[in-house]
Amino acid sequence: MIRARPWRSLLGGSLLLCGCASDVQSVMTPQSFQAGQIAELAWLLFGFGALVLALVIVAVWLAIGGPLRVRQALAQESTVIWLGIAFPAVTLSALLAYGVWVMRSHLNLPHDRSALSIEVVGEQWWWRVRYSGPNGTPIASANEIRVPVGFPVTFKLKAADVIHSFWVPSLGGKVDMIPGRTTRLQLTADRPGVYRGQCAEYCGGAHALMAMDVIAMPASDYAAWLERAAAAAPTPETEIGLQGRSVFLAAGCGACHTVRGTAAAGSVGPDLTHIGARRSVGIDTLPLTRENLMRFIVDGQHVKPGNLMPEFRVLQPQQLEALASYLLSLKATD
Ligand SMILES: [Cu+2]
Repeated sequence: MIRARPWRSLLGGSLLLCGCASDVQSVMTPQSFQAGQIAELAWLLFGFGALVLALVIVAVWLAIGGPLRVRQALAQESTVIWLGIAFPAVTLSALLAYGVWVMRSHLNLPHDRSALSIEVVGEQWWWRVRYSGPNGTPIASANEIRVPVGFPVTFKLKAADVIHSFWVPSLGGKVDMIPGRTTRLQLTADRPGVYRGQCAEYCGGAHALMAMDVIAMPASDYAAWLERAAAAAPTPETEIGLQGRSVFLAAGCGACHTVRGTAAAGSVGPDLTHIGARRSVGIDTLPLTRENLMRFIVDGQHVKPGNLMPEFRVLQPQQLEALASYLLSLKATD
């Protein structure tokens, strides 16, 4: 006979609900000052809620089976006024004020001009990322955001089509990205790591696949990376790479994608200038490998349904191999 274990279901469900599986994406294991404040607020609310629940249970128990004197006291009008109206009004107001104060520090009002600024645009269903490189060089990337550890970063959040929401649970709270407006969020990563983010506002069919990685790196590594990322795409050094570049340009990939240093200057899809240095392909759906690159090029609608990239099934296998070789070579080296 199978015995039900309700406590196991309860524990498992609770862990699922709070996303406690790892430090990569969890509000309960904060990796920044701001996320720490949110976790504190969450524990405070949980503790307060538990206290109130315990008080209510005791009061109900006393009201039903307590001594007559206590039951009479609970039935008095003044008890209802003090415990039923005054107590919730005061405590909930205090908690609201604390919550507003916490979020104010996240939204960074007034705006801290010394913070590093990174623009993130939500699009169906990926993240367009823009940095300001050395000497103001614009650097575009997609679906992964690099930040220096210990430095405040202000994210300028925009939306290109519908409302999205920027949320990296281990680093801070969520902020909506609204078409026609710019919202802001300031975060400071405490330690190096890769933290997963997720669109937190339903934005269409592939919303659940709209994820990103925030890569927090030591400041010196970040500066070196930014310098590399500002460079134009390298010229392929292999024959197959050169063939792949020809395929890339002849197939019209440049109508939607930019590869700085070539004629490809499209802006519909992700900038591919250094795609070979990124961790994922398929608009953050698959790990970056040769096989996954080729799969996304010919079968992208099954990887991320509804994305704007047409499937290039007309390419011959050797053209596809060459194209993948070229794209994998697109990374600046030291
Ligand atoms: Cu979404």
